[in-house]
Amino acid sequence: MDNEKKCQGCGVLLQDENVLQEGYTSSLENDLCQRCFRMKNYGEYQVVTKSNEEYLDILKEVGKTKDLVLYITDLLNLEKNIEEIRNLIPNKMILVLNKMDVLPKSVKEEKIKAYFEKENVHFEEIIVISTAKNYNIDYLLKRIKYFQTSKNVYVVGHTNAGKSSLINKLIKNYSNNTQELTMSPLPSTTLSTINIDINDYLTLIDTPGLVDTGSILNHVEPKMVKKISPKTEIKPRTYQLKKNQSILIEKLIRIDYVEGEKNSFTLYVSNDVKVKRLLNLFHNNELKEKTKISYQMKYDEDLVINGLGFIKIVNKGTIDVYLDSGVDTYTRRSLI
Ligand SMILES: Nc1nc2c(ncn2[C@@H]2O[C@H](COP(=O)(O)OP(=O)(O)OP(=O)(O)O)[C@@H](O)[C@H]2O)c(=O)[nH]1
Ligand SMILES: [Mg+2]
Repeated sequence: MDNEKKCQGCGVLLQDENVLQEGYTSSLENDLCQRCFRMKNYGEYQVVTKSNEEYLDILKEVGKTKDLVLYITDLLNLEKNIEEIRNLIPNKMILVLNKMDVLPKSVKEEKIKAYFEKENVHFEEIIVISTAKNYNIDYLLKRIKYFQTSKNVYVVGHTNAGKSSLINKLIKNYSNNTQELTMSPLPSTTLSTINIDINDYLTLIDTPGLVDTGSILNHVEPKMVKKISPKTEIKPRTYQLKKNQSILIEKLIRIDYVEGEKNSFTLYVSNDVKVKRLLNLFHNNELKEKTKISYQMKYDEDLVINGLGFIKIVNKGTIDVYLDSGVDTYTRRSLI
């Protein structure tokens, strides 16, 4: 059956013929596909694997327009290379740093912004927000109005950054539209572009998002995804480690401190994530079967574990990190 109707939750083309395929719904009268219906009503998540090629094609189309782009990132899970998306499209772009609410209150917005200003990547403006706490959303809308070049404004970024959540917040705050996009803690919730009219002068266009295959969220069970995704302000956990001591994070990651002076490790990860310290790393071989990566940490750097959060390490020293081979880690100058 030829059908042009899209799911209002994730943008996929609806179809009533194959239960096993994307976009299935029992009746084309419905506004949501079965997957979105189940996510919304029962919190039942169904993982979909998306290829980045499709998303790169979407970005290419965005690049052909002159429209304003909002580039959303998750402050706890900043991509290693903030230039990646910037370099793909020449449009005017606002960098929107989302989920400020999960960082400890002691972290100042100015400091976060200054960190990005130092990166020397051009954005019209850098704005820190929290969709969950409705923080700076009014200001963001003002700036959208200021920079927009047409009615259309695209919302891009990596999966799970909170693109759909932000659009839902804007719908709720500023429009009479009753549409609600599907949001979930799993990557690849939104499957295709969706246009949402906020008012006569503003249409937001949600997009699926770039998949980070190196995110730990793509390597653990949905139950662990929920545990890893912080819902409240993170209480940083600091461990003073001497050489030959280590930290175990759930059954996911082991960090051995193998060389250096007494050092301070502060974990910025969800409060629900279990952390254990080993006083002598030689007495316990847990997780050592995983892949090992060694880092030579410089003074005041973060070890970032993609999808989980980061560890601020104050002094220089050598660490051995054990984790699943597909999960990305990298170091950077300290964010906080
Ligand atoms: N703590 C916190 N969580 C947020 C915030 N904004 C979004 N989230 C959560 O982040 C997760 C992903 O949100 P989505 O809106 O589905 O993200 P998305 O960018 O649309 O993801 P895809 O459609 O998969 O590309 C959900 O669990 C949201 O509840 C925020 O400001 N603070
Ligand atoms: Mg989405």
